[in-house]
Amino acid sequence: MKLSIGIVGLPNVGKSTLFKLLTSQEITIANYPFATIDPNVGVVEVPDERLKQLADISKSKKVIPAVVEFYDIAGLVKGANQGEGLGNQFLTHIRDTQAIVMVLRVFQDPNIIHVEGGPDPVRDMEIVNTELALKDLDLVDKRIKKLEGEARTGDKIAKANLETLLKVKTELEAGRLAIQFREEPIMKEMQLLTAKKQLYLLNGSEEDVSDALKAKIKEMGGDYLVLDLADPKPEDLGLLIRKAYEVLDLISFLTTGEDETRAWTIQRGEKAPQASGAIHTDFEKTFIRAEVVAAADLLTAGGWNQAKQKGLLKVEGKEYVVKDGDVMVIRHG
Ligand SMILES: Nc1nc2c(ncn2[C@@H]2O[C@H](COP(=O)(O)OP(=O)(O)OP(=O)(O)O)[C@@H](O)[C@H]2O)c(=O)[nH]1
Ligand SMILES: [Mg+2]
Repeated sequence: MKLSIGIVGLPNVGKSTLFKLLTSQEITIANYPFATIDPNVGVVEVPDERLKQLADISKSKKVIPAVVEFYDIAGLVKGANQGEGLGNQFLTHIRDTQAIVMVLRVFQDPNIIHVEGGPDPVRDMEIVNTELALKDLDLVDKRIKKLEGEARTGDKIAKANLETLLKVKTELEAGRLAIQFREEPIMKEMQLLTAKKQLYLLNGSEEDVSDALKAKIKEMGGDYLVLDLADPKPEDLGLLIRKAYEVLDLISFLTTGEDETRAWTIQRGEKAPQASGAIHTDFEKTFIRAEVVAAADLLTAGGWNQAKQKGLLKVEGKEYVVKDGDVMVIRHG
């Protein structure tokens, strides 16, 4: 599974600054709104110290980290749904992503233009979430019309989907998000922006983050991270990606051998066969068993055979729930 994340926010708040920090790509960053028009897309390696260490003991030829794909798009303004600013068509570029990072400006710097006159992150997040909701409402309304027709012919699935979407519509119209419906079948298909998990990146310093803002983020069901993008620390990239994993409930398991040492991203709670599907879709069906050792144990033991002698290696079956940092050898038919 490749994790992909869309970066949203008002214009001129630091979205491209964040993207550049993550990907080191040379892109336009400028002190005027709508510096970004076409989306920037970049892939970032998920930092994981264990990979290098495992590669050393396995004498691997290659190290392949997990990756996260980021989409840096244009800024949204109030009324984007009516065509204000650059409109909202560009939001289709992040339909396929699994999560949203919303950059909110908390830094004060009067030299940096703010499209609403000055920083007010609570107001800004409402503007952006409203525009996301209005974009979704377009899709939801169209789908409701279609489903109403199908439901009249007695189609049970259409009826159930219609019920879900009517609830979603009510939520969106009330200024709330659709995250609570994200597991519904129709929602997976529609990929609503407001059904994606949200991580708020508060651009600035901790003392500029008000309790009201924290409360608002909590109310919307999101999580947050404070980073000063103008003065980033080396560990910030890792922090952001780790937080994204946490918000999305993702973990990595590892494989290691002479060919390669590699990280694989899976959903927390996946059992060994499902997890093996990350390596090759067939493995989910043909899975027999897995030999499993925690990366830390394998590293302390100093090698696969040593780990086996110490009894640190376990043979696990189809019901085994994979843990973060498990090193696995998968046996399949
Ligand atoms: N003082 C200060 N300036 C910042 C910070 N982050 C970004 N900036 C500046 O704000 C301006 C806008 O940054 P961008 O990253 O281009 O903003 P954007 O959100 O991509 O803007 P659009 O593409 O126009 O939507 C640039 O001049 C940045 O250098 C920050 O944390 N502090
Ligand atoms: Mg930009």
